[in-house]
Amino acid sequence: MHVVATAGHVDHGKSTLVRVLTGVDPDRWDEEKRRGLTIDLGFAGTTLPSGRGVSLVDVPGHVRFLKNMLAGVGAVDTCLFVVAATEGWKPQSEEHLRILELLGVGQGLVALTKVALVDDDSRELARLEMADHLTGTFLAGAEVVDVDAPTGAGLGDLVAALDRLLEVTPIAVDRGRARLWIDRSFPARGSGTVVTGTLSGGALATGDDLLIIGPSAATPRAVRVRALQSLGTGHGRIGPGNRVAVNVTGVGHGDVGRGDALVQPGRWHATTMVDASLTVLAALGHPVSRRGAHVAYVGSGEHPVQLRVLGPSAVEPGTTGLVRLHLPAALPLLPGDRFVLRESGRSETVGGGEILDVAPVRRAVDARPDRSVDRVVDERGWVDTDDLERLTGERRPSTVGRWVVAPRLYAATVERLRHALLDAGGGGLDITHFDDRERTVLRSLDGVQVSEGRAWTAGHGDDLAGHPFVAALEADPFHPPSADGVDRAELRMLIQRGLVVERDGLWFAPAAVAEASRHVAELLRVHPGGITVSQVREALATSRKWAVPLLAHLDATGVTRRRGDLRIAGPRLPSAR
Ligand SMILES: Nc1nc2c(ncn2[C@@H]2O[C@H](COP(=O)(O)OP(=O)(O)OP(=O)(O)O)[C@@H](O)[C@H]2O)c(=O)[nH]1
Ligand SMILES: [Mg+2]
Repeated sequence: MHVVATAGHVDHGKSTLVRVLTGVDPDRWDEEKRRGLTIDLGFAGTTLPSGRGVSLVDVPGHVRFLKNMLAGVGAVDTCLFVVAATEGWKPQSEEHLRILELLGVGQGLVALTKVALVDDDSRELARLEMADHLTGTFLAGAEVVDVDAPTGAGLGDLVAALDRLLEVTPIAVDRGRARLWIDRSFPARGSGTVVTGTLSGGALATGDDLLIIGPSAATPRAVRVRALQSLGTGHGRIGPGNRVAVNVTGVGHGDVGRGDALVQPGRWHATTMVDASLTVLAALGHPVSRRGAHVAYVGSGEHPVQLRVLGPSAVEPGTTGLVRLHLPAALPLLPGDRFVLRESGRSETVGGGEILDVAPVRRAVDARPDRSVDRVVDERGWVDTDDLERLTGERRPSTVGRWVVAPRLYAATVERLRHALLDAGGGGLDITHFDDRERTVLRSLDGVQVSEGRAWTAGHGDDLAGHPFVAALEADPFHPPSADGVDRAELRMLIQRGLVVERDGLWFAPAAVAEASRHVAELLRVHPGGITVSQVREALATSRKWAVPLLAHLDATGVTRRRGDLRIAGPRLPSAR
């Protein structure tokens, strides 16, 4: 299935072609029919002689409705470009062509319409003039078909040419990351809301839990797919590259609209700031700077943006520069998404470009965005693999744990930790204040063991962990034996390594301390004003001999704090079980 958008100047015959190709009048509104003018997008589909399905998005040609045209072509990559032989190349022929180019539309078919109304010389002139304008654009090599709708001339050729075009047009890629830019929303006949759009990036299925993100609301809204249709037929699942009507529950039809996106949760980064390339149209009479009321067209939406040129202060006509755009509402965007920039004051198309970074970390003066994933990793140092996929659309194997790490930073971290291990010697390295990343690196290092808040290089007394004294302490945690008979040097190592806790001449297993902390936390939950030694003694089923030093240890490590005869919560009190 393919989606093809029409394009071309007002009154040149776009809707007429859609009607004769599909049998459906894309002009849906009374006002459109009365005025013989397309105001908003129209949709129709058909099956070509080859059996190939095609959806057509019919856009208005009148300059006043350009924003509707932009909403229709944002997710489409093939066009039916229409020029009337009677009028030849006109301003919106040019503007639509530029817009399609800026949006990265890659292929199309050209229809020269109303040919029965002109003589052969005029027709030839219109053809030559058009070829001139298409030179150097993506339509330079496109087939041009002469048609006349009322007489039916050339329509068979047009259908055949469309079939040939779609045969070589790549099918939309399924990246498992569906996004539907919404162009309409209306109440569903049963209940819920219907939203329509051109689906890209992945498939949708009934029962899917999705999010609606966009300017209609400050935060994403969760919805569920109740039913799916394409070209009026219900489906359980619809792949990318289709026009889709999605019946969703969870949002009222008035609370969602054009410019919002329907996406799979967890797969998209919603952003209000992007770095992008900006190609300024050669025909623009002035450079583009931050001055001016700029409007960016992204997906199916129109968004007033704050623009800042990165590097020099302006981008000259006919050149490409880098910009940072601030959007008024978060959108689910990815590098590679295209946009068109217009100036609302002068009502002119300024240019457009490609989004390069959806979450810039560098300040505007330092930012040098490009599409490289390595740059994103370098600028962040550490990136969670899922985050990296949301930021770039690409999944990279992790460097360590769940992170992709900038190579130089990773090497430096490994070296720093190796040195620290060496310096710590046989006693091991105290890692209680290390963060998650450092611990993960330590665990990944060859010959390094990590346990009980310490890390050490294997061979440096790692046999201590199985020491009989440790086992004896663990066997009866709240009546632990004394260290009589334990080799003093070994005992010192055990304490250094954190395998034994020493307090006031008594010894405990670290597990006993942890267990005591949990009991104390539970007691303090019931008695927030404070607890006594006897309460703790009873809770641990021990005697004062061990309860007192254990509490002293908890005081010293910040689990509890002493207030007179009572213990109250300290900053490191664990949560009660
Ligand atoms: N003789 C002749 N008339 C045509 C042809 N195509 C369209 N027309 C007429 O031209 C007028 C405009 O046609 P539309 O199809 O509405 O033009 P459009 O490009 O959709 O116009 P907008 O959507 O407003 O930009 C209508 O009156 C059509 O009947 C054609 O091939 N030959
Ligand atoms: Mg029309």
